[in-house]
Amino acid sequence: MAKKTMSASEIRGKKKESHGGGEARQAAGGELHQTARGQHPILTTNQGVALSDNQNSLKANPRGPALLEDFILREKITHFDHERIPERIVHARATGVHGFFQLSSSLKKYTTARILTEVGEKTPVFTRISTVAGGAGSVDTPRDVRGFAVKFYTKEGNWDLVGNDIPVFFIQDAIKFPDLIHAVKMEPDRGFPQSATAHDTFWDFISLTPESMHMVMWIMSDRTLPRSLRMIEGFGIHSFRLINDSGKSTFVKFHWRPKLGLQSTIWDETVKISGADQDFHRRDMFDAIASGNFPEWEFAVQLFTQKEADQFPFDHLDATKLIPEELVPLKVIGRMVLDRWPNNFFAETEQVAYCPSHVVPGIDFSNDPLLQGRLFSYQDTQLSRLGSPNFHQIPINAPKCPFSNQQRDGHMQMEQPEGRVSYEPNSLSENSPRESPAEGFHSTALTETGEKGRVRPESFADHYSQARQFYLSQTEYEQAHIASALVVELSKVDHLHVREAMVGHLRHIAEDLAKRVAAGLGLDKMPSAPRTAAPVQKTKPSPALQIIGKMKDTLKGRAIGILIADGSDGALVKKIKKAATEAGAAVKIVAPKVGGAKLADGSMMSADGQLAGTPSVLFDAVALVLSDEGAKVLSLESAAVDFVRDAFGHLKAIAADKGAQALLKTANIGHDAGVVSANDETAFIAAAKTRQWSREKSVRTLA
Ligand code: HDE
Repeated sequence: MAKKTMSASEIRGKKKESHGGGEARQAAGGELHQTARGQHPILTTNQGVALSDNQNSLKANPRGPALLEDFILREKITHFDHERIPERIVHARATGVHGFFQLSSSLKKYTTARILTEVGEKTPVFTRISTVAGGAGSVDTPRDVRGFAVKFYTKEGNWDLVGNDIPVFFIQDAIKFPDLIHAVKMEPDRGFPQSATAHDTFWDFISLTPESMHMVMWIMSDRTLPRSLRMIEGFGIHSFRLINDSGKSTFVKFHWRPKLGLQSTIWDETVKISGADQDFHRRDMFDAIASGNFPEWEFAVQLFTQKEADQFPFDHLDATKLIPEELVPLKVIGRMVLDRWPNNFFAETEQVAYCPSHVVPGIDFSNDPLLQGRLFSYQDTQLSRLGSPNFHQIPINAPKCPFSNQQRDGHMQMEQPEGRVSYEPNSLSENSPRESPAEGFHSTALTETGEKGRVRPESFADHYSQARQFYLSQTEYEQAHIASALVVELSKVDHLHVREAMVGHLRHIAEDLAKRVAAGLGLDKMPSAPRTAAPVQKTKPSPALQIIGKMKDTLKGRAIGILIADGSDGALVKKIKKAATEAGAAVKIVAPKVGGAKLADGSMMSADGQLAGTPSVLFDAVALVLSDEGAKVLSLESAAVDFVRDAFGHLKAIAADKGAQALLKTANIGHDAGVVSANDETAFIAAAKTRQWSREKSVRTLA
């Protein structure tokens, strides 16, 4: 490419020589296609040859056949034909952002890793948050787990913490991963659904995999419907080890906690967001970064010894289990701020290659059999996705500390090592890299005993206790959402025996849940529960597992929409906008025309969104400021009626002035604590900070 082969000044120099510059070129249609105004470099081929014409291919005569000798056309088309690389098998759809990690509390007692011991140091990171099941072009908002992968470019090499926004996983052993993913992905004969768990093959597999029941509770909760990627938690899931300078190891679980608090949407809202804005999450992140509202997460650890682990009522090496915060509290040790959007989506977000096997000295793996499988899988998948063992040389993947070894050659080798020596030990070179017992990576010294075999340990046999704990820890609203989500999902399963099998499993989690789902599915007989491999234990509820309990009483990071039309009261709009902005919200004016509306005082107010393309699902609360006449016109506009009805149905605060009452009436909106006067902005801001949960029973039937 031009910028690789020539500097800008070289290109400009070349331009003078070959073209003299300044003249406008005219294409066959007589249209001016390009002018040489400004400092544009000359367009060249990948070999640096300047192009005289980028509008027309070479033809035998003006209306004649194209010529094979047109190397310019062939190079351009060939490159284009190869633009796509294989997308990730899972986690293809994602948003990636640069930022930094900063340590606030040293773990020196536990580890030698400098990133976890050097307080105040800022380490660059690249974080990629993804959906799992859909392809790269799928919507941002299916019901799905979110991947939460962070690459720390530490002084001692890259550390990749490749986690999810849910602290447990579906399966215990890596050998089941291809089956799980084949079951969730689009069905092979029909090629759908794209990015959804609501289909037969997924639930068939799940119903035959009791170990997945804990994860099922999480994915059926609103955790899989995040309001924003800035409002999700992140988890490393597996236990890892930290190793200190005397070689002692301590187990660790990693957690990310969003500064904005945890927040989700609700199902009907998500369904509509998917239609209104397929890029809802990516756009939200882009806008937040562009406006300087940098998302931030606390980084926390749970530390525990082998002796403590031996007392847990579960096996921490089983990735279907979490360690309740009440058992091992979280210790906040730092923060991550995302503050820079990538320059190029493909070069960075697409080409970034995370591998859980990328750790630094002082961090080590546990024997979790899922993690052990992942240590192989990711390196392997990068070879087929990026096509070369040199993928670490791509700028987004390259460590920011020096790295050097005797590996060589391979596809797309970008380095040009000098000298004769590419092996170790050697006596010919004075400066070739050598191992360093003092600074190098050491694995934990462990004694492994026992019989070799394809076995699951007894300690992995309890599949229901933590699923039950999760369900019982939720508020009544969240429990209703879990039950209703199961009804929606299983309603899309054609095979009755699969629906029944799932309800059978739910009986071990909570009989009440099983009954609600059975009723929602219209099952006339309660299916029998399967045999359990271990008794279901009594567990204490853990409020930390809720979403509602973790939502913050703030408008920071949220969005308010103000609907106006001709005749609206401009002073009132400004007053609401000021109060919402001061409370931290992003405010958008929505009007029937994007050019804006003519206000009561005759002035124009421009709009940020046109009504039909800016439904209320894009906001956390709405205000309606309308004249009598404006409300009358909008009452005949289904987009306006839906704007109000959806805001109400999605449990959002609505502020309405006197004129807007007519629109509320048309939308059949009753009055409750969340429907306030637009003149009382204090009441509106307070109501906008939360969802009106008590309204829910009046707007939908939940299971
Ligand atoms: Fe992954 N996973 N995974 N996974 N995973 C991939 O690697 C795999 C698992 C996760 O933003 C792939 O580069 C196996 C658990 C994230 O680029 C692949 C197993 C967790 C991402 C792969 C698991 C994850 C991936 C596809 C079972 C949460 C996206 C492309 C042993 C802790 C990273 C790629 C990004 C991506 C394999 C299970 C999280 C195929 C074999 C558990 C966030 O290598």
